[in-house]
Amino acid sequence: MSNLKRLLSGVQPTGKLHIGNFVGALSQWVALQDAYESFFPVADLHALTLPESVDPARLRRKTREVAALYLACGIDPRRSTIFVQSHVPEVTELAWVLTCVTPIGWLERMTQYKSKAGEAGSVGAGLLTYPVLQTADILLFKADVVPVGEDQRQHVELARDIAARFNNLFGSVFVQPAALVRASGARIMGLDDPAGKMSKSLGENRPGHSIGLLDDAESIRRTIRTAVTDSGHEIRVEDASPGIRNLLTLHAAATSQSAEVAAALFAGKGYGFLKETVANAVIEMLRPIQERYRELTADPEGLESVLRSGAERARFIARETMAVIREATGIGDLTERGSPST
Ligand code: AQP
Repeated sequence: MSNLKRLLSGVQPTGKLHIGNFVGALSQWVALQDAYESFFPVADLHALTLPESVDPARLRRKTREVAALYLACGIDPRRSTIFVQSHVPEVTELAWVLTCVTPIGWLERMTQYKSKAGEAGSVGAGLLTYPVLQTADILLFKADVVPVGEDQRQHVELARDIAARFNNLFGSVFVQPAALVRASGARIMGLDDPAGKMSKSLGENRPGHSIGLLDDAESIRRTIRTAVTDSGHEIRVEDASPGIRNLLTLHAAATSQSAEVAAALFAGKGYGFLKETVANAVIEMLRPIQERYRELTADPEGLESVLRSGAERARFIARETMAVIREATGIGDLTERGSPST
């Protein structure tokens, strides 16, 4: 048992994992894993929320791919717990309990639900209750902090509200989680449309939208070369358009350079120079990740063993939390406690 505070965050194994996921989430996880007792599920249950797009063989492959990318990006399984969400069935039990304490109106207000439901027309109830499942992940492990990109901040706020409502109804069980959102790079925009965030699903279907963590150097150069900017030619760092700002953010993330250094490097230079410099920086940032990924995929048993022991560690904690939840709510063990109330 560790004295450190707890951290939890995950990725859905859908679409193409992109540089936005890395900058907004995974790179933070790596930086924080020593400061917290950390849990990193691969959120395969979340991948079922749009069932029309589920292909079982592909989901299994993507789940392994995302787990391998966690490791390749620098998550260390000796220090952090990496597991597949569906290997911990207590998550779904807690999700049901939390679904019952969550007012529908709270879920209908979620912007991600509104936009995805709007795009898809008729949707399953899972899309609405998706943030409750996410809350179950967070609360099951009593996570204090949840490092996420800006798009997930609202869901972590909701998790706080659900924790408070449960505690109010059944006694103080849960800690209040807090979102950890980095100051710069928390929202990487689509390279073909800097008005919208870079997205895993769009990345699969729209060439030029995203940079995948496993993209080769040539396709990274092509994507950045065709990135949408504006009709100008010279970079004005202070007054940059969304497309240029996005490229500057990517450069800062890939080189860990400050805004001042970027200003000195790029002010007054042409867009072509910016794009080439960003492409080189991104390729260099991704090179060691891709090399490590190749090594990991050459050893599928090693990955399986990491996921098996991760699930065991995760279930140990999950069982403890669920015992408290069952006691607090009256489900499970039917032995009488004290004098019956009726
Ligand atoms: N563009 C982004 N910039 C910064 N951070 C981002 N994240 C996602 N997009 C960006 C963060 O990555 C983590 C994993 O999120 P996810 O599994 O929900 O992935 P996603 O890319 O948002 O993909 P989805 O949900 O499948 O949606 P679409 O269909 O839009 O691609 C989170 O911490 C997230 O904040």
